[in-house]
Amino acid sequence: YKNPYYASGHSAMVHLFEWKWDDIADECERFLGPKGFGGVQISPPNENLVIWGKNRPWWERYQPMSYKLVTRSGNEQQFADMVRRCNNAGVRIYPDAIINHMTGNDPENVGTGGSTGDFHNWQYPGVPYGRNDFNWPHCVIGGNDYACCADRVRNCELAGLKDLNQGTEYVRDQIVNYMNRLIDLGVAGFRIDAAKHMWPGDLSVIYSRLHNLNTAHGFPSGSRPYIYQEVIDLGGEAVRREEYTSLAAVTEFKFGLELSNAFKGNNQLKWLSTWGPAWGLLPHEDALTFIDNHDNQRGHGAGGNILTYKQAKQYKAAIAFMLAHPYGEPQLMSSFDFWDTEAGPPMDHHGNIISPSINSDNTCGNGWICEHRWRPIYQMVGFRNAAGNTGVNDWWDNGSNQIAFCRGGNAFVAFNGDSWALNESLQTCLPAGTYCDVISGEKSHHSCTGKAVTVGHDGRAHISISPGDFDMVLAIYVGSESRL
Ligand code: ARE
Ligand code: CA
Repeated sequence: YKNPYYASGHSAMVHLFEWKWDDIADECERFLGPKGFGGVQISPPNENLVIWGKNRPWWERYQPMSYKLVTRSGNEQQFADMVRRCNNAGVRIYPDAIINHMTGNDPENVGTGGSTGDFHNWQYPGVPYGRNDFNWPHCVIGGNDYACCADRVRNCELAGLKDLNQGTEYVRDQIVNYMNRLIDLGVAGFRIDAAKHMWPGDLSVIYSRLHNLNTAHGFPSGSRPYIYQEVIDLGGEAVRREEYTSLAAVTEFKFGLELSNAFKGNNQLKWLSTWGPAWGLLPHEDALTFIDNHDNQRGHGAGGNILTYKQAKQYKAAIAFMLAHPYGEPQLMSSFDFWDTEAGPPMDHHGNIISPSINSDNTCGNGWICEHRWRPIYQMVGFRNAAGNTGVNDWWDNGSNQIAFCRGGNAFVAFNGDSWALNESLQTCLPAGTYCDVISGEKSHHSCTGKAVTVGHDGRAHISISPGDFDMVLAIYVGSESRL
């Protein structure tokens, strides 16, 4: 459950938060596949409660009404089409699976697929679920429960969301059947929402009943789905992430906190020479890593002081470090613009999601940020693919916030977080030649639109990043030569 089964030569997953299935299919073909992205995390594909009372907030999708594949992102036909087209483009699909709970006690009760419910009586005819399928007696998780009481965290309601009992065979069957339908349609795995709130023993049974990935979609026979479980563990709680790592991968929330802290200037970059488990992070193969996610970019979930698209220069540097470094399985966030932390995606007055428009410089419009289309970000996916499974070598730092390292003999990256210029002759480990920095520009007809770096026969090159530069990163790799 710890192998994402990316197509060869591809890496890194992007969360296309609230995107429509047709748009994701287009994006796989026109951008993600050609740029070497590994996969897409999609918003929950199953029917959710429609919440007009809050003007269709993004979080209505975390309130399931049934396992019908009908949401604002599209219907079952469109879902199937997206998965097929993305797999053909070499890009895997990972749905967000909401299996801990159903809706809260909202005043509205109609779902995106037309299902209704009677929440005060735990009735969800679209599945169907009834009172016996939920944990009993009824209780709600309180803020203090996280520190003391694992049983309450798992058997009581998260934010008043009706808490399913995954210990019963009937509930397990509904969940397994839902996930297996998605696997048969060609998905490569799942994010398990609120995994902390389910018993590891129950999840283990559920995972063991999942089908192998569909060989008709290009997966090797016998492949198990990639599973990454959302467990927020910053320490000091009754439920620990280690209870889940024997089952499958786990979201590593410390990763984004530490890198945000460092790239905001609150911790010297030189310390990143030991980046990985030495920082208290999970073992490499257990960790799904990211800077921000859809919750903490807007103060939900663990909150904290996370870099987001709103602090673009530092954010791009933190993302570049994540993609340049071999530790972890990186995930990128792709957002819609927001100020109101509850607001849903760009939509018309019927509540239909408005598609992103694509500008000539690759960026998005119509209210979509599309971080994954920012040049320094997508070009670092190319860097990661060129680096392959090499380790970190030839680390250099200036004792402060200027750092550089190589990935084998394939790729070189430098960062300048100091307020003065980086101007050094550094070992790049690359074959002699002229390379285009993929951060400040790109290769265009035999020359570079940004900085060019000339590597000598000893592998050394003059590297310069000044504090006034648009980005605090410089990256070159075998493949970014100006003449190929
Ligand atoms: C909404 C309303 C609530 C209302 C509820 C029911 O906001 O006021 O009571 O509906 O009517 C998302 C939103 C929620 C939203 C929910 C359902 O964030 O605001 O509730 O959708 O619409 C904990 C969990 C963690 C969870 C975070 C948010 O452990 O699993 O809270 N994250 C996932 C998703 C969210 C989603 C859900 C779960 C629910 O990523 O997007 O909620 O499906 C400490 C603990 C953490 C805890 C954190 C916050 O840091 O360590 O474990 O996270 O506090 O409580
Ligand atoms: Ca639960």
